[in-house]
Amino acid sequence: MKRAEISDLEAFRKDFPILAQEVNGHPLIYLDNAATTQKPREVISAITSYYENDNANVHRGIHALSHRATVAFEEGRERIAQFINANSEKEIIFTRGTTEAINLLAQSWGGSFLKEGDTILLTEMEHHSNLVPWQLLAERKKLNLEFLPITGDDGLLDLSKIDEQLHSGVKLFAFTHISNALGVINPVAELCAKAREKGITTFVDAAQSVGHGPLDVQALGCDFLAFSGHKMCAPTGIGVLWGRLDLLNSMPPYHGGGEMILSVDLQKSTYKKAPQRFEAGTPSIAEVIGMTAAIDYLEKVGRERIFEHGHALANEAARELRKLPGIRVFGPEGERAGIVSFHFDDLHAHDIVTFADQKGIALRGGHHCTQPLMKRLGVASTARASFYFYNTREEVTRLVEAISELQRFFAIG
Ligand code: 7TS
Repeated sequence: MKRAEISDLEAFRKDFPILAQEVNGHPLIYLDNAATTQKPREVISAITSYYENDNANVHRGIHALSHRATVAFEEGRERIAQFINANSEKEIIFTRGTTEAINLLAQSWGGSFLKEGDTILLTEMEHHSNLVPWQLLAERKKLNLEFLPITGDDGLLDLSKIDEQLHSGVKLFAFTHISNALGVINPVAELCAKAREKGITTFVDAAQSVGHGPLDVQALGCDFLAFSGHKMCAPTGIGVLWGRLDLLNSMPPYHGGGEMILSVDLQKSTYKKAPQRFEAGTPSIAEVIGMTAAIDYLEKVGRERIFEHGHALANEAARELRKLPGIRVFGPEGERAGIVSFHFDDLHAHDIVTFADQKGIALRGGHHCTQPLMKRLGVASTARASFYFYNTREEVTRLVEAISELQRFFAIG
């Protein structure tokens, strides 16, 4: 496939009203997309239009507005199923985001199917949300947590002992598709195939990948996968747990309440099948409608192009930043997603972010909810630039100029 020119996608910038502003006297350069992406006008208007015309609770009424809201909500589920190539829309469970999806999985699947002495294999690069829920479960059920290491500053998984690490005690292998701190892309299909050969269930944290390129759950061959709407042009408060339907229907409810039941007696209830079984209470209706609009929008931009663009900008930023004296740039040389983390030994990441903010550049500094990874790299924090399709080559140049000025200002290197 022909590589998209970096400039190809600049036309889409005008769809994001928030980007047309100045911060500290400079045009805003928003490079905090791994934390959350901006929302195009199409998404904002879909939400406004829903509240102006159709707002009603779903599933519970037969009046016209409730019917319209329910149709839009359930069409959203179908659209999301297509977007990740799920077998059925019944495999799409709405959650508040990736974090809630992983907690659901840990409590429901893990709570039922894991037993004392079982092992969960994770990696050293996991976001806290793919670590802490498993720690909570491990404490409760006396499970072992084991970790695939990384090789070094390039952040690649060290797969040299993968066959031994996927030993017979391992019941779940849960890992991220793309590292939010380093931009590393893990070989998901290969890892899932290895786990499957040994009968090990797999979970993929796709928070950083679903909105950033093509993704097909069947091709990846995983059992469960989670993502958040707000990292793919949709609103906050909506996310998805996808799982194979047979697995989902074998799991007990996570929350109890309205809409997830077949019948309720004072002492006991029976439950619907997936997905309703896991969706107690009024769901995030406007947010699903916003996510549907976001998917339409991302498909218009083109998912291959979105990946190529982020990859090209991040590679260029990494290449140019590496030329600066005293800098440590993390992540791989080649196949990286649109994320670049860097560090100067004598400077706290917050100083870098504050300096950049003075120039209108939004970076993130800190441990990025990956404290074990930071410890492994021997740093307290990094500064991170994360790109999306509306970022430009000119913005990369301005970022590199700002960091170069900072390096001279603090006389580093
Ligand atoms: N997994 C990964 C890989 C993430 O990057 C994040 C959020 C989450 C899970 C949690 O997603 P949530 O929507 O439930 O919060 N990552 C970041 C980040 O890198 N900076 O802020 C949030």
